[in-house]
Order: sequence, then C-alpha cells, then structure tokens
Amino acid sequence: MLTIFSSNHRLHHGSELKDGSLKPSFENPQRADTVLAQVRSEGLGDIIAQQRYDRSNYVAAHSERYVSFLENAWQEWAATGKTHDALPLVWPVRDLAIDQEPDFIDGKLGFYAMDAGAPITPGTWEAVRSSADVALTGAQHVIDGAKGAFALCRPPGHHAAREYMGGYCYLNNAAIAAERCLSRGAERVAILDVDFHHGNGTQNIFYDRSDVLFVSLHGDPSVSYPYFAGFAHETGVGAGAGYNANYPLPAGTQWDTYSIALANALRRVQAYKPDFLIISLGVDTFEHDPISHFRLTSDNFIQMGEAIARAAIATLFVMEGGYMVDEIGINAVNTLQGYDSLVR
Ligand code: OKP
Ligand code: ZN
Repeated sequence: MLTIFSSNHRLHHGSELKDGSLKPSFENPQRADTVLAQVRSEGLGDIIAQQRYDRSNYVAAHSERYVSFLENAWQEWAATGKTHDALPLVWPVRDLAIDQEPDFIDGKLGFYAMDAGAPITPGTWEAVRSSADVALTGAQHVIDGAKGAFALCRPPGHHAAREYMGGYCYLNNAAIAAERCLSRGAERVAILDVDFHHGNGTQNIFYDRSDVLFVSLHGDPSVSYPYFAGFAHETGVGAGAGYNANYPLPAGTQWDTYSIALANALRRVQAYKPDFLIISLGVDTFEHDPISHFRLTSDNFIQMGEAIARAAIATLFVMEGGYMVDEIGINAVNTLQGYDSLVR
C-alpha cells in the first residue's frame, strides 16, 4: 500500500512533565522516522510526500478560533519573552467561565487544552498542519479508488477535539480525513480507533452526528488516560445517538480478549455499511509499550491487519500512538502487511 509522509514532523519535538520535571516527550521525532524506515525496508509500497491543503479542511473538524489559536500560539508566547515550550497551567473546569476566549496567551493555552501534554514549540504549527495534510492526502487516495493507504502522521491527532488539544495531539488527523471523504461524496465514514488510549477528540467531534460512526477499543478510562471519556455508556447524542461505541478493556489485556472485542467492533462497523473506514492506528497496545498496559505481541498486529481486511472496506490507516520506539515500525508495518495480505 501507499504511504504518505512529511519530513516536517521533525519540526515538532516538545517536552512533557515526567517525574516532577520537564523531559523530552515520549512523542518524539524518532517514532515516525522508525516507522518510515520499516516501510522502506519491508518494501510496503511507494512513499510520497503530502499535498498542501487549505486551512478550511482543518476548520471542517475544528473551530475557526481554535485553528487560529494553533497558528498564532507560538508567536504570542514568544512575544512575552519566553523561549521554552508553551504549556497551559490553568483550565476552566466545572463552573469556571468558558463563555469567552481569554485575550492573553497564558489563558488561551488553558482554554484550548485538556492537559499539559501538548507543548507548543516554534515548529509545532508547521508540523501539525503537515500531519493533517498527510491524512488529507491519504484520504484523497482512497477517495480516488485505492483499497488502502497509510497516512504516517506525526504528531498524532485522536485526543484533539473540536476546540482543544491534549495528549500530544493538536489537529485531529483522522477526523479531518473523514470530513474530506464526506465532502467528496461519501455518505458514511467509520472510524475505528485501536490506539491504547481512548480517542476522546474524535468522539467529541462526531458525538452528535450519524454520518460518522466512531468505534474505539482502549484501556478502561477508570484507570487509564484520558480518564474522563471512553466509557461504554457513551453512545452518542441527538442525531448521533447509537453512532458511538466504546470498548474499554482491562489493563493486561492480551490478544485472546482483544480479538473478541475487535471482532465485535468490526461487526459494528460492517453493519453501518460505511463508504470508507479510517483506522486510528496506535500501536501502544504492544506488550512492552512504556506508557500503556495491554499485552499484544508483534505477531498480533498482523492478525489485527487481517481482521480489518476481512471487513472489506476501503481503508485509510492514520498513525496515532506507540512509544516503544524500537518496535513501533515493526508493529505498525505488521498491521499494514496483514491488511495487504488479504486485500488485492
Ligand atoms: C497519546 B496517544 C505518561 C502520561 C500519559 C498522555 C498520553 C497520551 C497518549 N507519563 N500522557 O493516544 O498515544
Ligand atoms: Zn495512545
């Protein structure tokens, strides 16, 4: 299958609070470069650069003011004399005011974030928009008739909601790709999120809509990030009632349990009869992932790709998480090869 990649991802290398001090983020440039190297060495298929897309494609899944915030945040932060990563330190929880955007950058950072896990650096916006463009380019390939494509996005996107960033995510690449499919004639798009963490951002964007089905397998949020979304009772609202399906699974989950939930999720996807399937492909379900708690083996990712292929829907794979850098390439490409082995 075709891989779409942007070297602009290297412009983003942020930090995160770890054990009481700021350290280089687990979400680092080596991740995407390791996956790209594995795509090459396995001969998965051609590798192309992203096309440049207009910002209206981002606003389709987000709000105008949020996209403007992302575009301008570093300049506003740097104008205060700061040179280190921009991170929020105050959030409008519960009864605090959310009716107006603050004027000052410190307030804006909290207003548009769910956590302190999405640092903004000088190169962040260029990397973020390029990552969305990678997803859009991949979407265009399946729209044009490809049975599969791999958008090697970095930074990831599935924690980014309509109006907030978090969990290493800024623009929601999978949601932006889904919107592109709909704007080019698709009636229904399904998004299946197999990252270890619940895709709260994607759920948020489509929660009240029936034209995008969101299905997610993830660590039980009562004990795993993002903690405040991903429960089984979250099934959608209004027109979206019944079009959101969460499969929280316990820490320590192995393939025997995971594969049953995956089969149920895929039955759900097939019953929806989508024109396209988008996979939020996080490989942090791997047994040795440093921040996650499932126990999938590298071979299980081949089986996952095969299971997805059996659904027989044109599929765009969008890279999300995976933090065991040595194995991220093997596990991501195993999934894609499993898919390709059954789709011709
Ligand atoms: C992003 B994606 C680790 C804390 C975890 C956020 C995790 C974001 C995961 N010390 N913080 O879904 O892979
Ligand atoms: Zn994750």
